Amino acid sequence: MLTEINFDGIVGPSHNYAGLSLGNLASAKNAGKVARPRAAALQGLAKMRANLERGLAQGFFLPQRRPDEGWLRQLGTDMAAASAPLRANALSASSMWAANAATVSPGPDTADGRCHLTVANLVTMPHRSHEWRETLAQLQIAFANEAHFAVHPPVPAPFGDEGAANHMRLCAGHDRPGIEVFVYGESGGPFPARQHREASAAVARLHALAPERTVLALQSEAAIAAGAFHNDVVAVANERVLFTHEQAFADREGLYTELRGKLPEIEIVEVPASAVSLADAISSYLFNAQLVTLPSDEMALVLPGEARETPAVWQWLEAHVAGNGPIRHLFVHDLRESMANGGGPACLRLRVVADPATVDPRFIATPEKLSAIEALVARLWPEQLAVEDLASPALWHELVAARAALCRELGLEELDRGAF
Ligand code: SUG
Repeated sequence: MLTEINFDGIVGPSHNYAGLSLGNLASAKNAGKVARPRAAALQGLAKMRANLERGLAQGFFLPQRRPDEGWLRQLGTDMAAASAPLRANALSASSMWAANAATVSPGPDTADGRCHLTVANLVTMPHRSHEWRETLAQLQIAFANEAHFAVHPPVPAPFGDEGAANHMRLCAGHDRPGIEVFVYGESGGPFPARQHREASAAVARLHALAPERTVLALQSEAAIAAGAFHNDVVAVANERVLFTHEQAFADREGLYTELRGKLPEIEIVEVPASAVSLADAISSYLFNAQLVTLPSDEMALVLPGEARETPAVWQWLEAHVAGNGPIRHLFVHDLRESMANGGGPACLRLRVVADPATVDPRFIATPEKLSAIEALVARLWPEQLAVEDLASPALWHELVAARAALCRELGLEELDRGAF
């Protein structure tokens, strides 16, 4: 049976605050702070476990091999000789944000009835631009069943593609044909627009989506300038519900009208700027919550603690739940370590609508497997990581060994062979 499976990125042992993401205010603000990779990974695993206990299907992707020496070799250098910025780029744990791994079009939306996944090229940010090789390798293993899945390599540079973070699907139910909304940026004040229209259009073509059920929408410049480097920082969709900030899109009325025409049962829950400012929405990650349908058929938001700590945001949420809105439950999680680099609950997961039985079981979470991963993380992930530590050869070896141990634990040694 087709269900939504959330694949969370397991946070890698090299999680650190090098401040690499221009336009991501949290990353800039926390640059130079001491990170806690072990706590970061355990926070993510606790969220996965809780979602599993809520009756949701849960999968995961492995952290990538860091440092990425293959990438440095392509640049004619290695960890010993590289400059500090290049070294930090080679060490980033940013593949944890699985919403940027790929764009996913489930079978009911595509011409051949298979679920299509296009790996994101992430070309705008150097530290993310080398993720795609291993992401492709993991997706080719997890979704190797060609009767059900088609995995595409990234669209070529220079067309920036940041994956599902700029893609929303609206539908009457996950297993029904959906409207796929591709959100791109053109300008963002002082910040780069990371998702290019040409890349979005290419993904829609590659996935053979019906043009009448495909929408291209321009992100508002104000949102990018305020720190919404991905659209999932200001809007999220689930089944018939679009939950969005008033200032997310350049032409909100035009978009809403188009969506209402394509999916009459759509429910648009818009938070006005007068209730929650863009600044509060972005620092609290109100919209980077996971909007999920529980087995009871009610919708819930899986939120970061920062949402509860932001008075305007929490007030709006409490009023919505007390009223007659479609969101019936609020679940709050401590994801402080990921949040400090600009990654909330929704950034950490890639949604795939598929029959879990068609996915390689090594990527599917069970309570026992999560316990085994937690034990390994508690043993092998550094407790603390400062930016100065990134220069330590002993650390590089420790990081490679820790990740190799996880590959072995999960029976995915093939991911540890060769450089990606
Ligand atoms: O690409 N942060 C990520 C956060 C990604 C969040 N994802 C979604 N919104 N879906 C980014 O900016 C920080 C890395 C650093 O500074 O070390 C970073 O890459």
